[in-house]
Amino acid sequence: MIPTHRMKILVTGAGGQVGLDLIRRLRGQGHEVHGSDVIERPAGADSDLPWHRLDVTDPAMIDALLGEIKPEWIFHLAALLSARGETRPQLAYAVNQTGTFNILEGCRAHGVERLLFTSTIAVFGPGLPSPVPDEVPLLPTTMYGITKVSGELLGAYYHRRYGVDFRAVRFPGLISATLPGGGTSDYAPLMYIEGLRSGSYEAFCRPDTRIPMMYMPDGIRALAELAACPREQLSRSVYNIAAFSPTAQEIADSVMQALPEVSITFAPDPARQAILDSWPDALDDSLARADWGWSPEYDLDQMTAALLPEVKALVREIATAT
Ligand code: AKB
Repeated sequence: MIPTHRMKILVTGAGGQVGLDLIRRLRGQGHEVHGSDVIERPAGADSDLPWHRLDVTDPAMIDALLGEIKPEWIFHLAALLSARGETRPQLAYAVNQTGTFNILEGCRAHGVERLLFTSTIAVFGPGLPSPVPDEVPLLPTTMYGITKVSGELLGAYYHRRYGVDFRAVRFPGLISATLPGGGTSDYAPLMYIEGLRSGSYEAFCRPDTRIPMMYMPDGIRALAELAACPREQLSRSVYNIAAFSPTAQEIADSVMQALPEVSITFAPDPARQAILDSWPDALDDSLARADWGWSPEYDLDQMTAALLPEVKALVREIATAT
């Protein structure tokens, strides 16, 4: 599955929750990787990683960067997530919708061979069967979800019309030892991070909230494996991927069982709870399993065991920096 040749890869939105972990994996596979983001190089980035300032809403900036580095593949991660997107819907439209269009146009104009796109469970709206299959009416309630549906459709168009090899995974809520930014699924990583940092965390959802979740290393591996899969094995461009679907209470219990001194309570925020209630509680990922061999490695308790030492290191870093 892993290509034996070295690809030149650009990652957009590389300063976000997924970027640096993905870059580490791609570099570990021997690829030449360039990080880009609207923000400056983050502290955690390898010092020898080429880093470019890129605002994906600016087509001229994309054109100049693609002309300069000539990537063969792009992993397009740049996006405002669901909760932040609801506080700034116009900005979410510009970054997620126009930004994705600009990147696809850049791929067309510069002959970029392959575009990997991070879609999400937020493309789904309420009232769907559980587990929800890949192919259902997509009627999301958030600007984030709407722009991600549009990204999926635009990608399929650029594949048909211009031959851009567009591929996407629909990510569940991702959990890692990275401070999350602007997602509605953030209550899950914050149970670990805030629990360890301050000994308690008040989650902004009901304890019975259940959405699909995934430990970051599984999510990163899914993206890298889909990228490396021969196109003829793929029956579609966009795939559901799933790992586990715990209630918020079950995540809290997993944290509190490992760390009995931590207390997790619940105070639902109506706006964020409404978003969570509009998302499916489980995904059917059988096509990803059949087409490219997708299979998650971590369930909730395995994730908790692997994650706690990483979160402890993050908390030490935060304490030293402040
Ligand atoms: C969010 O909460 O907005 C994201 C997502 C589920 O795509 N983590």
